[in-house]
Amino acid sequence: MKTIIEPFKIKSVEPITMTNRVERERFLRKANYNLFKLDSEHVIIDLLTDSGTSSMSAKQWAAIMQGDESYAGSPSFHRFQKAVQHLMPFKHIIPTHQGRAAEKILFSIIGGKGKYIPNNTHFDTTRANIEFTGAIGVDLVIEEGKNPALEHPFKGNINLERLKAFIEEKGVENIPVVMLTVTNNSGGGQPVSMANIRATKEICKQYGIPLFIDACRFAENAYFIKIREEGYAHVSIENIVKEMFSYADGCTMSAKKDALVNIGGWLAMNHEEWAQHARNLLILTEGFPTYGGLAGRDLEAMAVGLEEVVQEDYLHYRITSTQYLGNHLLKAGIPIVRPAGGHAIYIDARAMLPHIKPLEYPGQSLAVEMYLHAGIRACEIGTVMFGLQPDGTEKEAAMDLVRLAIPRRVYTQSHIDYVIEALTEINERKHELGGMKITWQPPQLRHFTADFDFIG
Ligand code: P61
Repeated sequence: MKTIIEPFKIKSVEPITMTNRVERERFLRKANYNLFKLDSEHVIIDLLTDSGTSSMSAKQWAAIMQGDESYAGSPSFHRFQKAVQHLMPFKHIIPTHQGRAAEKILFSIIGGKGKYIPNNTHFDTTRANIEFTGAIGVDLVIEEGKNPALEHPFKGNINLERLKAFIEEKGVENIPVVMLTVTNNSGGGQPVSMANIRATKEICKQYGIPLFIDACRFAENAYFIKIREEGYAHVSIENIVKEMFSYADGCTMSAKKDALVNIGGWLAMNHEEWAQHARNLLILTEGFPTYGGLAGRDLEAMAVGLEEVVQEDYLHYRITSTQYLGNHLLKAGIPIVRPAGGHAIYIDARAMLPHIKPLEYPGQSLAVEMYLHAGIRACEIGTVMFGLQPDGTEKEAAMDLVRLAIPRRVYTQSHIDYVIEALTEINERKHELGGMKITWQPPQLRHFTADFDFIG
């Protein structure tokens, strides 16, 4: 059969409130044109993020009832630890309430002034947590990964030559870890190949630097390896995942993505001393090491989510349905980051709206119009998110993208068809869209709370 169907039936539904343009203009003006400040009841299709927005399965809800809420030594922790170690066999598994808590703890231990952390591309919370300690996050993605229109099977790969040169230049003693983000969210949800992970590990080994994986979308990355990398077509997803992590010395994880839950995360590693230190910090801000800021039931849901996310039928549907959206937007003449990412389609707003200068936020302008036109909420990933420099100045980001992130197991094909229709209509009158300005902003992670207005 050519038709790809959602490999699940719907048992419980959540109504969507329909709104009209006049109402949406009012809601958005009240939110100062910041989509993060809208009430979600006023959104028809919410593509702001794939993080924490998954539908849980009947089996996950059933597991929730088995949650043991003991402060220490809960069996739920042991089930969670076993599920993580089955795929990612690290010695120490430290639960956290979400990904950034794992980042905060890790970089509090290994960061600090004078240190550098290379990555393919740091996600904004990772970069913020690194910079908060005085260290510097460095992005070394391959050149192909910076060109939205260029097709390449593994645009998330790190540039191995540049990584080596960077370690030589800054000195091994100043680089506590090398990181790889799979898939590379800020670079378009693009995968990293097994060959690249293996070669990164070789370089790390040569210099004695640990390799950490930002594992948020590890299963989607593994599926791309299976379908795109030679030699993996007949390897199971589980075994691909195990091989990916066999090259790493630790990972940070936001379980809100590929553990199919609404909250959760972990920090994992083999390093004894760091783990000891991490558990002490965990107790300070998150909780005891067998719950880490979560409820026992959350640990149960993660354990089941990890079993479900590596199922091939699920991943086939997941990746193919994201590609479906991407292909239709391309057909409508809308420039997107190519090829389609795993969890999201990224519209190249700078290419779509060349009449809006990067410092007038073409991505924000498009995201605002998507909401006004059809009640669709998306996320700017561009100059608004990355343009503010630590010294308070502003410069244009490498790309101005609008991300349509697809929540896992939530929307059907007709929801996606609605998004395609809306964007096609906006594209036909894109010259009417104007630039935007920021009227207020905080010093860090400004996209969450900044206020905007139209220019003119
Ligand atoms: C997202 F606008 N991602 O993509 P936490 N690493 C990676 C992530 O994608 C990630 C985290 C670490 C989000 C949520 C989000 O400014 C924003 O569990 C590759 O969210 O702490 C999160 O994991 C952090 C969206 C986060 C944002 C920050 O939508």
